[in-house]
Amino acid sequence: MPLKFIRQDITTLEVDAIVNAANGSLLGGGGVDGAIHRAAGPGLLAECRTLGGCRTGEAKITGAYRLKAKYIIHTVGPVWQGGGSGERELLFSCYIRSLGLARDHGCESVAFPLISSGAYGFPKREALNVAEEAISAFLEDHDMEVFIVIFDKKSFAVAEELKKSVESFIDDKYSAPFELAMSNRLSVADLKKKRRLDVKAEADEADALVYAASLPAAEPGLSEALKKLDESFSQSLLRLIDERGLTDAQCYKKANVDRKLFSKIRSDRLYRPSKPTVLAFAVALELDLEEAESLLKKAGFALSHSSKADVIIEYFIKNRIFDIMKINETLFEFDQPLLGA
Ligand code: AR6
Repeated sequence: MPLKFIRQDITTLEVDAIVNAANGSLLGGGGVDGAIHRAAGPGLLAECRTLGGCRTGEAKITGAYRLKAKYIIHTVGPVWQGGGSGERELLFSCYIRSLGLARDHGCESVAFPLISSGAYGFPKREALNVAEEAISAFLEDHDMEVFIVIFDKKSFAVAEELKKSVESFIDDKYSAPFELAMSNRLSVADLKKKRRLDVKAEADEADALVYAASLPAAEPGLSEALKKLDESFSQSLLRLIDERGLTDAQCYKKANVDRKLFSKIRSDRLYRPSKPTVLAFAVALELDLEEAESLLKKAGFALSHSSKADVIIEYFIKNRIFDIMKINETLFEFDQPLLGA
């Protein structure tokens, strides 16, 4: 199952478990720890008193009291001391131990704050890299929905160089609706109307295919034409996976797509995926721009220079950077919808 980034207060999430960036006493503190204790209420502190503390890199589990989650997993991240004292390994262990506890308690969804990236001083970018590496390693062998909660956007800035490069690509390619309206002498309202019609036309086209597939044989010309239909999105995807020598699981994991969604696509030849799902597979299959456009077309979509998300994805495809985490980090930074499920 996929890893998702969200920007929210972790105490408000409805997931099976939220993770707390605690200290060794487990008796509360500032930052996310303080917020969790305040929101969960005094029952949490009472249970924490019975646990006998927790060592750095390890984790313990409690009930969640007034929160919507079922459990709180308390883990103690390392204090950053310059990076030469095993901080990365300890932080990696925080994630793996917490996920192990979650799995042992039957949790299907878990949300993490960026452990150690606040009071404990871990450089935020490093903290995020360790979080992604550890969670991805765990998800290789387990099915779970894992969220990384980004509380303040500053903690998430993608590498400056990459950001600048994406920004200049956007400047070059992106035609914002207003500029587009001016250049076509259309009002923004006209443009919105046109967009709605375009979307409707795409939907109508796909509906026509489904409808035609159910027509009785009384229309011989049409049924002949229908026999020559192009392969569907689902068929193209399965063919591309085979051609790339990937297993299904390798492909949907690399696409950050959920196993259940993949099974639906596999079993329904006419499945109509969302655009972010198609793009996630295009990235996982390392398609070039032309191949990606052709896969999108199978599902009734196209890459558009009036969509910032599309321009960002085009940047990554053109530069052959097929790391879905990196792409999603960048989409998140630019407030765009993420790829995958
Ligand atoms: N939801 C999600 N993330 C949050 C929230 C929230 N409500 N509040 C803060 N963050 P920190 P640490 C983010 O300092 O570095 C405590 O006193 C925050 O932006 O909470 O592991 C403990 O008792 C930051 O990115 O934890 C320990 O003594 C991240 O959570 C010590 O701090 C972690 O920041 C642990 O320090």
